[in-house]
Amino acid sequence: MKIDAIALHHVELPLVTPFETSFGREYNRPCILVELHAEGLVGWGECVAGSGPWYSYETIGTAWHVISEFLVPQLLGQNLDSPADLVARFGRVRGHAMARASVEAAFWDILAQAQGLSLATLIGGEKQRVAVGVSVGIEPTLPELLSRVESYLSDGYGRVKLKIKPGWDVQVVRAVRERWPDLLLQVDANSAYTLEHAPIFKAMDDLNLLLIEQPLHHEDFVDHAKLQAQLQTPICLDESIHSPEHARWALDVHACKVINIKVGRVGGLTAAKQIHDLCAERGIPVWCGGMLETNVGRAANVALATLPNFTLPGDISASDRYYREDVAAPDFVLNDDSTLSVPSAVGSGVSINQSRLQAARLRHLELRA
Ligand code: NPG
Repeated sequence: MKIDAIALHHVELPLVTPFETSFGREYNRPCILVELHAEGLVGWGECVAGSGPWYSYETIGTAWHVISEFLVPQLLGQNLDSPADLVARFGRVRGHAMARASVEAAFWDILAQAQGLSLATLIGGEKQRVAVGVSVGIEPTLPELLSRVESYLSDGYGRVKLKIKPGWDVQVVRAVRERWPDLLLQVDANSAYTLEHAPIFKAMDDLNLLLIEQPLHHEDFVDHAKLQAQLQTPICLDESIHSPEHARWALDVHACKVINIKVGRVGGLTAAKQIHDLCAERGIPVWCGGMLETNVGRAANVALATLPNFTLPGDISASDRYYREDVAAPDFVLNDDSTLSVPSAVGSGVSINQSRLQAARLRHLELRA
């Protein structure tokens, strides 16, 4: 397929409710939407880099720079047969996984359309519905957290992830566990602790958690392995895994028993599938993480989660948990069994709403062959 043009759209949408993690509170979420034109078709991908280098070193600014200056020039006017071709063209670029993933996502969307398949079918997915949960941010007080959880449970979410940080951990998690003894519950520290905090995690070991996500340093495997050896609860790595190689290294040193796969963090759907396959071979469950995506990114996440070893519910909540007016449609709606339905339409399954895109857009750039 000959790549004719690529456009970048920097958009920002207000979140339905502010979202607080151990590195701060977000009221609005920016993203870059990548629009790729080839042979009369248009594919879309979402770059999940944030406004600042908090979760990752990548930001909207670095991603815009890397996509426009280094990735797009590798593709314009070129003939690409497969995602492997595209991945090979990006082979010289170190890091910048979120930038690479967004361009690759737009190409997968086009490829699915060209082959008359849904994205889920194209990647080898097997499910019509994917199990999902909801990620609950840090709240000003415990009563406010409990009422937030209650409201998500009444929406129908069957799995809850609580954000934790020093001072907002064991007591909070215990309170939620006591109120809902059978709830599928997990926690996410976003690297807010060190090995010296091991007693905090040991204190959570009897709270029947599905997993403890990224408790320690965002690049660490060694200390996570030491902590995992002291715990029954599985440690799940998120920030530390940037590629299939990282996944193998982490598993080889027993740094975790579960991996969170985010397409952006690992550099694209091809790498995400490779990590999925590696984990399946090693008997390690995976689940799909979320980055407060618009429906463009959510469609790719839902497709990814149809692969068979995605056996834990993903952070892929329904569209109404994030934005009042998404830039793409249709919205994803929560089913009674805490699942989202997998689009059967050709391509990613969502289309851009041009007027909403323009209303939410801060800048854009068109690059042609
Ligand atoms: O439902 O998309 C979602 C949010 C899931 O908690 C979530 N994401 O650390 O995994 C994370 C966190 C996050 C969101 C991190 C935005 C960075 C930015």
